[in-house]
Amino acid sequence: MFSSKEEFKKFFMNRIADKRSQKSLEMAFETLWEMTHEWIQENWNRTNQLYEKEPEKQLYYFSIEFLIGRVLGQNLVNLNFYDVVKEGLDELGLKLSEIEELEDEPGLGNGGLGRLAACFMDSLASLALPGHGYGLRYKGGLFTQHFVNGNQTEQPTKWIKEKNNADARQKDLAVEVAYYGDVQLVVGTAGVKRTIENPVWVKAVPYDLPIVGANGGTINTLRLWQAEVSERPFPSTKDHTVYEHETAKITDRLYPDDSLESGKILRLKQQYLLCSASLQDLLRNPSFPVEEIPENIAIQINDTHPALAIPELMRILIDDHSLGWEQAWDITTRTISYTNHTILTEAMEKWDCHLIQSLLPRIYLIIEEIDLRFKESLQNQGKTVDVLRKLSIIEEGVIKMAVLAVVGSYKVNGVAKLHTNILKKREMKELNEQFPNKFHNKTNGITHRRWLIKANPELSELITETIGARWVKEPERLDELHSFAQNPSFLQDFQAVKKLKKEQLIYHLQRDQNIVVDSASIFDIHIKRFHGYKRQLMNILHIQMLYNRIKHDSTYRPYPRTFFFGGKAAPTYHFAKQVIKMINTIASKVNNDPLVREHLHIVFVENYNVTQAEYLIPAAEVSEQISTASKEASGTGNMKLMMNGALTIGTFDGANVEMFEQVGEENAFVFGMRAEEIMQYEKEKSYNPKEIIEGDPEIAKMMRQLATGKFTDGKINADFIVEQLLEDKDPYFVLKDIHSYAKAHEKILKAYDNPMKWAEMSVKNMAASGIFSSDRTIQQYSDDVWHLSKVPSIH
Ligand code: Z15
Repeated sequence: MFSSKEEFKKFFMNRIADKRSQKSLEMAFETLWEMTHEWIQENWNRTNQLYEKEPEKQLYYFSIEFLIGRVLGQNLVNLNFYDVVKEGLDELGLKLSEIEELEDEPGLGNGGLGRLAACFMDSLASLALPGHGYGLRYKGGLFTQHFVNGNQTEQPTKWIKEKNNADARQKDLAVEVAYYGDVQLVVGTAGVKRTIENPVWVKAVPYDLPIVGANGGTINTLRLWQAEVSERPFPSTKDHTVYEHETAKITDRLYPDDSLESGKILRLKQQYLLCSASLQDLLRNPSFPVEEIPENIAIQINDTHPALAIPELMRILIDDHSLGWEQAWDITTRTISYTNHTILTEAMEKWDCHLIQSLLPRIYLIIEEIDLRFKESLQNQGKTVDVLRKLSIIEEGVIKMAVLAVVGSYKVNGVAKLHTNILKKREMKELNEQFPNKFHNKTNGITHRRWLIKANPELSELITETIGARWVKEPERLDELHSFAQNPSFLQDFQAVKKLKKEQLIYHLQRDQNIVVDSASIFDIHIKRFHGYKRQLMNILHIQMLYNRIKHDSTYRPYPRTFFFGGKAAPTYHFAKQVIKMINTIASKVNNDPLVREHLHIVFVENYNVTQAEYLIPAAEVSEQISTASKEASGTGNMKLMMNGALTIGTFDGANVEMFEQVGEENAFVFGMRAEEIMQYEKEKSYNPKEIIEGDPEIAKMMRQLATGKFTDGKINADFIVEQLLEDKDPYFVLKDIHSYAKAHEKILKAYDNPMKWAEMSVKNMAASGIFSSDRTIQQYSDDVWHLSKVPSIH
């Protein structure tokens, strides 16, 4: 290892000379990649040896998604090598940032849930806690998005290149997962046993990725399973060619929808592969008796996608280890805990009993038994029919995975205070009453190592110059910036960094999308998946409103703003795709109108992903967090933007509520109806958007412009607007909130008028953001749920 850039240069040059003499960027990438891997490997081995030598309780985070982003640069940052390597390469005439851009990010997730899992991995290792991930190694990550005539198109993305694999195949650790087959009772010496006869075996092969903690001390493991054809005997009644094809498909691609995939057999196969392979792996040669699993292993299930871990653990304990039901249930329900990420009913997973019964017959019997025993105990407690129905796992031929997950876990958490309260008081009221100590809150967080130190090194350096470096280890110390929030020279430095980050973003957009943006305009950024409740529609309708005002009121000449959009829609989510088309259409109208263009510019960044987020977030001045109150469980982009000094325009939803609480509402632009009001309207079904349209000439005009196609030159089919806002009665309260939203935007313009005041507010946001580091979140999970001890330091 080296400690100076001279040493690094020598190392690097030797390496690159070993390979071939030329120093192309690709070659530099490969060399750097190998070097980092060797440095990592050493500590990875040491960490693993420690885990073996002194077995402490280990956490396993089961997740169907890990949206980790590029790893090369981040690993260098966490190893504290980034600056040395960067300077060394500079002197060799190579740009580290250009080398980093050769890495394709593995898009193994859709959005918030998958990115949260990645932030948690980083925080676990950085806090030197023994926590690892189990997931799936999809050949194709999330699709690549392009716009054709303003419409989203989807191209398959393959992140796995045979060279430069980020992960290592562990073929000796493969396990076999059983699908289909018949459950048979076998009478043996130890009593009756159940086995699965003639299953279709699928081989699950693990690939390991190192998770490098801060300072490179602790290196944990993210283990991803790939499905492969098994060599075991194959049922004679089935076709082997079909089998090979079906097996390859299991980990072929990530499902591109956050919330609408239940019902698809392939998705169920994925979920079971993850649960069965991971549990078999954990219980392969345990250093402890199975009775002591809960003292040695904690399993966190990330939403209900891995909830089959509950019946699968039961199966292993009962069928493979011959435990009785009661004991197996006691062990299971002291090992597994569950995080809920949504209250949207359409996102609550339900599986058809028949589907599970045919694909996973033994698992089905176990779920049925869990349900039966639970119902029996409830009946003994004299519960009403209504409560019984709400608490049933199986109802009308479907399995409600959220109920299974709650019943089979020892702790259940929501992801922000408001969300947890809604879960406890409404969505899961009966379950909460049944298990009063199970429910708790763990407000989400983000890793400041990627979202501040890596994405915004210039701001990080300024912070360190100002308050010293202790915030890096203890991000809550960012609050020391409060004493500089009115210091003119610090504020000027902050402004200079923001300007630089805006210019860097402009450079990328120009290079990649040939878009020219004015760096003096306000950068207003709305980046997240496209979803009705996230209300990108409200943002674009507001822009239409501004357009009309500029056109028809010659005294209205607002300060220039660039509205950035970024995000993908699930390929089958037609409404979301129409909103994308609408934004692109209005963008070309606004951007090509000489008068309006002086004031408004719309930029839709293609293919929004982790890498793009790292460019966009540091450049943001305004952060759009405008979901319909009660719908966004937490949000995490909101925190990333806050940490980089953007001011939030947002509703009282998800973690926004806690952000406003931390920073003070005077340092944000809060608007719109509260969750209580929204839920009241929903209950009474008393909201009628028609009344709004009829009573409001400005909105009526906008609706007319859209419906007649006049505004969009017939380029969009406005039926969806009419359908959503009138026939479906505006389910996300866009028209109800839009004026309040517009007023908040006017306040933004007023505030921006005073640059020093604006900078002060930005700094106060950064200063108040430390609590949203995922280090805090992970420490709370560890204290309240997992009870982990720190890995002894190896330095
Ligand atoms: C997903 O990304 C989220 C919730 C879901 O139910 C699914 Cl299926 C995917 C998001 C929430 O929408 C977001 O509010 C939250 O911040 C994130 O999970 C992480 O908890």
